[in-house]
Amino acid sequence: MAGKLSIADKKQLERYIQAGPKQFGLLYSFTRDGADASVFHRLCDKQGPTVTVIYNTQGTVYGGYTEISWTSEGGKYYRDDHAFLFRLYQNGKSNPMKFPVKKPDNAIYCCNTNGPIFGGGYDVNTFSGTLPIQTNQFTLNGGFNFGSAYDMGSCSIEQFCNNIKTVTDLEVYSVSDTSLLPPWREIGGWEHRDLEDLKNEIDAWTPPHGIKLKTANILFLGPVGAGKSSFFNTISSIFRGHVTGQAVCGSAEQSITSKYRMYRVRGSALTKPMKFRLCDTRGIEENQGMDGTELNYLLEGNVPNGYQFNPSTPISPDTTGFVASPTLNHKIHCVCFIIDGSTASVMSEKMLEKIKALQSKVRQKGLSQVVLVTKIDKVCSNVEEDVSTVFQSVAIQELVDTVSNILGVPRSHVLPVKNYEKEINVRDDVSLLALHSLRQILRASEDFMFNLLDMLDDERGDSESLE
Ligand SMILES: Nc1nc2c(ncn2[C@@H]2O[C@H](COP(=O)(O)OP(=O)(O)OP(=O)(O)O)[C@@H](O)[C@H]2O)c(=O)[nH]1
Ligand SMILES: [Mg+2]
Repeated sequence: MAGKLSIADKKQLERYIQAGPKQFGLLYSFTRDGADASVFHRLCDKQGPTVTVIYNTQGTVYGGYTEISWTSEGGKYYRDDHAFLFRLYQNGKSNPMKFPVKKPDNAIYCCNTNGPIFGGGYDVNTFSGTLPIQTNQFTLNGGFNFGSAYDMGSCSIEQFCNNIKTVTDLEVYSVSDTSLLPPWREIGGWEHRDLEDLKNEIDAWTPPHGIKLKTANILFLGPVGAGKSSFFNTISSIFRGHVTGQAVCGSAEQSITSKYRMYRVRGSALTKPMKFRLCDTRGIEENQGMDGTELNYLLEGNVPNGYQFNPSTPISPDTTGFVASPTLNHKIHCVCFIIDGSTASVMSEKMLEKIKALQSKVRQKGLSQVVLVTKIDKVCSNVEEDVSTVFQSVAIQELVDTVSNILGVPRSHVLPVKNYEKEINVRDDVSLLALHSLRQILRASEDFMFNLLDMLDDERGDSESLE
């Protein structure tokens, strides 16, 4: 069991701890191990730095961090200059705050009959003895004495924890420095020449011979703000040699992209476009946008390039420019779902259902699908600094596993990327990873085309045998 903290929550705590990338291991939880102080001590004593996280029944998540090990004393304060209390969520909404220790001598109190206690007096006293479980919740029997050893600023006890003691869980995680793993995915070198080789390979890519196709058409689908348009810009930037903004990007409640665009990629205005088109769509929203019918029109190639999405009037055969008799050159050959890696693990059920329904449509058509996981720089600070550490990062490995599980796509088809967003100049590490992903996408398109070739061969074989 991995615990309830999401990757983004861990990342937030890592920023509060302020000492480089961290790994979190679940030591103890009420729901797994029982709300019993002696079990807490058995599992958490002498474990070094820990974070205690409390989930109350109002959806508020708060707790404390200490770098001092818990012990089973008869009752003793320990000094910790780096301890802090924190809140991650308030009433179900992300609202992180850090409350640093102001009397470090009283940072934590260890007592064999009690669970975690933070502060003298005590600021947060979780529980003592054993708590019964009642309808999936526990009532803490400790108390709050706010602002005694921790600086709570203007935060009231209501704002910190709703001033209630009913909780659904209490977890304690060990916190340790992450050492980078040996690579969990091999993609070859990260040198400049490797990037040049990849650029040449992609520039020379063509659909397989024997199939009359001018380009591979790759459709981007994903929630609003996931980084669909940014991925096209990233690929275009790599070949143009500087960061470009051909597709409009940004953050808003509703999709920034309002038109369907089948982008071509070329090195300059003078060079020929490459043999694939990256088709950017309006972002998926929980309650509107892309449904099965609209997706079907997109996949079949009925939707004209430049079509203005209009959530209130979905595309139909009456739409201006509707391609009534699309050929294979109009159709989509590979679908690329684009997911924001920094929020993937907290994606709403509704959004997940919507994506799964679209995935199922794509599968029914026999089309290849891959998943691009963006914003990995927000998930792992090692990667933020140096993208070439991506396949050594525990956090990214966990992220790929999570996305593969929730979307039911093999891990080999889940591709982490960092898009250009704040940069002005292109960087080899960012470009290499993006091109590796693009190569995988082109290979997935080829899989679909080879299936088509097989079918064509079978048809030819049948007609020959009839003759
Ligand atoms: N840090 C970081 N930010 C990113 C990354 N990719 C995209 N962004 C940012 O995320 C925001 C949304 O990106 P877009 O490319 O507009 O997302 P989209 O999926 O096209 O969104 P809609 O068109 O609104 O559906 C922008 O502010 C980007 O700069 C990434 O890999 N890392
Ligand atoms: Mg967009």
